[in-house]
Amino acid sequence: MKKMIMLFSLFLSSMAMADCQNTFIDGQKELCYEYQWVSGPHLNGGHGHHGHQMKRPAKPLASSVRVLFWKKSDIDQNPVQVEGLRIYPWMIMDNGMEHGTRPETLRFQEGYYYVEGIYLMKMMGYWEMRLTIPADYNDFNPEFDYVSSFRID
Ligand SMILES: [Cu+2]
Repeated sequence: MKKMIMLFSLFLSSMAMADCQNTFIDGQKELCYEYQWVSGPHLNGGHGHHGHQMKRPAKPLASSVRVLFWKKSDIDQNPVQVEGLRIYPWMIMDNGMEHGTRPETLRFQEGYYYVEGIYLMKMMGYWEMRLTIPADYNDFNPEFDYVSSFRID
């Protein structure tokens, strides 16, 4: 019986591990997170060119994504609030240059972080969302000071 229980808890913890596709280290705490696009991702915010001339450029569409954090050890995946969190879009261009976009907003509601007002331009390269807890907002370098990221496809 004891063996059964052990096997079962091993099974449960491996299931929890399998669910932890994205990790975020918050100090000593190891968190998992998952994300879901609420709107988009729209790759036209800023340069909405249509195929034909004459047409007015499309109004830039903001994308938004929601992110849920939980403690890695927590099988129930209870939402965790992350003090000082920042989640921002970042572009890595094919020519080696990198840059951001307009400032996004972040709010916490009913366990989820909502990142809103994400404007993604369609360019040669790819966008990713980066997650971090900036130690010092005045001395923050978005190119290097992030601890986790996920690619926008
Ligand atoms: Cu670019």
